Amino acid sequence: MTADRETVYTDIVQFLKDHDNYLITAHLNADGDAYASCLAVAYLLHQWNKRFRIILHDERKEDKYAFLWGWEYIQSYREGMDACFSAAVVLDVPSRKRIGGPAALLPGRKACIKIDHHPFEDDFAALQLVDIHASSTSQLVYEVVARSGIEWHRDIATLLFTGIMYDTGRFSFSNTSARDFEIAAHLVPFGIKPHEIANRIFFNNSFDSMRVIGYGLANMEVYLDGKVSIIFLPLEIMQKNEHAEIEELANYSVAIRGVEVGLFIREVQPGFFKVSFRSRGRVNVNQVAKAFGGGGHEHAAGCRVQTNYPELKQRLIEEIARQLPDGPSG
Ligand SMILES: [Mn+2]
Repeated sequence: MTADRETVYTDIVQFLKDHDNYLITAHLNADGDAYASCLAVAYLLHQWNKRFRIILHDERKEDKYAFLWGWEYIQSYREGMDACFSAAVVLDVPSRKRIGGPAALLPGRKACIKIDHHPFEDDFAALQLVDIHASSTSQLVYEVVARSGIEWHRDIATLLFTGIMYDTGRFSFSNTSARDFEIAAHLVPFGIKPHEIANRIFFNNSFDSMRVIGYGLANMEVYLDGKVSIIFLPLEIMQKNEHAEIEELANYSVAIRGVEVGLFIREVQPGFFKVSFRSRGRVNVNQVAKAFGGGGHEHAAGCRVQTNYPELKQRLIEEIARQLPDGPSG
């Protein structure tokens, strides 16, 4: 641990003590790490009797996270909403663009901090804790909480554990490090039951959701000699199953022997597509997603595109073919 890093942790703790009336926000399509890291920062501020609001771009609909402390604090952004902040904590997102609507609520750069593990993009925050080797933003927030002086409690332990468990794919993705196991070993004795958290966030699907997942798998296609798989949910299926929790399809898309890149595409509105990318490791899908105005990590990324499906599919396959290294997959 470098002295520089320690200074950043200390500065962040100080920032959270120095201001009041904080905005807490994260990336579009919030996931387990985004929710958990936002709520963990909110927990800290709550301990210190600070005022805060958590405002995310999308509607809060994933009630499988409702067991987390502070879930009811999460609000979705509305244009023209009456919100003014003197400071902001921006989590799990590298650019203003990927914050979505709440980016309009950010105070000036000096009053913003960023805690993130995506490759650096925008300089919108004066104080930054960015580490692309961290498994999750929750891991970085753990380091801050550990230096905050607050007492450990099951609620905050559950938040941080959940975020790390989510972003490491239950401690199995290539981003998982010894630090994650050290942190888990510290957190679990505060009353966490890892299998219960896993059951809540990974094995907690509705019957309808599982049927949609089944549809996606049954209609999967492969291209480029089996190196690219595509799972597509057309508008009709999406509209019939508005509340289905189907994010796991992204991980299934790359869980196939020989597949280097998995795509999970859904048409969310006529002509509007959400694409999730997963890579086995030889293709940097952050770069692929960027070619379509999105972004993320080397192994997992996403974008939103306005087009029609045949054209989107063709452009995606072409872009991946360009970035696919030749030679046998290993
Ligand atoms: Mn994350």
